[in-house]
Amino acid sequence: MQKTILSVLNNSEKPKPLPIWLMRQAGRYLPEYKEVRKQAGNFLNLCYMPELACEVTLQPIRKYAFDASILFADILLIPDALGQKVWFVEGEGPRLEPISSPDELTLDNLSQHMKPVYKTVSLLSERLPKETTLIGFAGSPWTVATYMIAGRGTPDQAPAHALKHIDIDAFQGIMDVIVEATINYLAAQVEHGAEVLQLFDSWAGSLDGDDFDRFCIAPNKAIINGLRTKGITTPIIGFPRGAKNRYVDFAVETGVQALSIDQDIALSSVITDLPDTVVSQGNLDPLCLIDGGQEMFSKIDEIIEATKDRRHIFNLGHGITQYTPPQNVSAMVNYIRSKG
Ligand code: 1CP
Repeated sequence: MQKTILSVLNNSEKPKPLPIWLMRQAGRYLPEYKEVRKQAGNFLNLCYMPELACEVTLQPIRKYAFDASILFADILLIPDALGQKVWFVEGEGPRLEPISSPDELTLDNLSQHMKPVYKTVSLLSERLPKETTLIGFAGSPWTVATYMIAGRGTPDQAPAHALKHIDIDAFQGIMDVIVEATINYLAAQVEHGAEVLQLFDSWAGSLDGDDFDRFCIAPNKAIINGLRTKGITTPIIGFPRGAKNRYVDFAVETGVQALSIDQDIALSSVITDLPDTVVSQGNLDPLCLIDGGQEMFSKIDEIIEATKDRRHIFNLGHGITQYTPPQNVSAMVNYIRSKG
């Protein structure tokens, strides 16, 4: 059997039915995930325990036979590897000791620190079904920097915007360190078996005008160029969430092979101008999986119809929520596959 996600990214043919995976497909909506996380003690431990991280990555593949598997890890492992203190507060989210200068970071321990993650990638590459594509990932520099500077998730990324205004050299220095770390991190994921890479720029939507060019497009492009310079030809999916009318610019200027699109924009308004060399992905509102039923099926139909003449990977516009009943995910997958 062929790997449909890898082949849709590498070939010009459109597979039927649409290949499927979901952002955050491993996680708290699955009771079996919560069991393993309990064993690990906490979330960060789980990311650094290869056998357990491999197990939670495989859980949604066994349950739903998704066409791709995404490495279980987190975008905040990079700050942890760079020497910043990172921890997760149960029921609240990530916390970091805030930084305001690149002098507080070091690239020296990156490869040693990430060894357990690379081991998880190797285990997955041995254990995944032959038809399942293995996706590696990292956060994009702006998104990672927003957490590093604020010390937590923020609704408006104000602390990172402030540092950009107060001390652009320090801000740019932090971005440059993240770019370099991310190139090495993703190159090592590929070396250990990742077949596709996704860059998550979850907070791209708070960058406007020139800032979008400088702090979203440019660093994502620098990472992609850095990987290509190393001879890595792995397909790359970009996700500049909230990019609004800049989605197509992002895809064309960074050179991604696929563009993941959030649910706050009409799919047609992006794909009309998206070159057909770029695969589209996503756009289903994660909230419609909570109630499921006819409304969810209608939204799925809209996506299938809008993308009937182009290569598209079925996915959500953002991560699946912890309140999603697992049976609605089965219903979604069965429905899409019945349309083949
Ligand atoms: O068990 C738990 O309570 C932890 C919940 C959890 C999980 C399952 C976190 C904490 N991270 C993850 C895994 C994760 N994170 C994956 C791998 C697995 C998969 O997709 O199946 C990936 C790709 C991520 C990426 C990630 N982490 C992003 C980018 C995507 C997005 O959701 O926008 C971001 C912003 C993070 C930071 C983060 N980690 C965890 C949380 C709750 C957050 C968000 C914090 C916030 O709201 O600002």
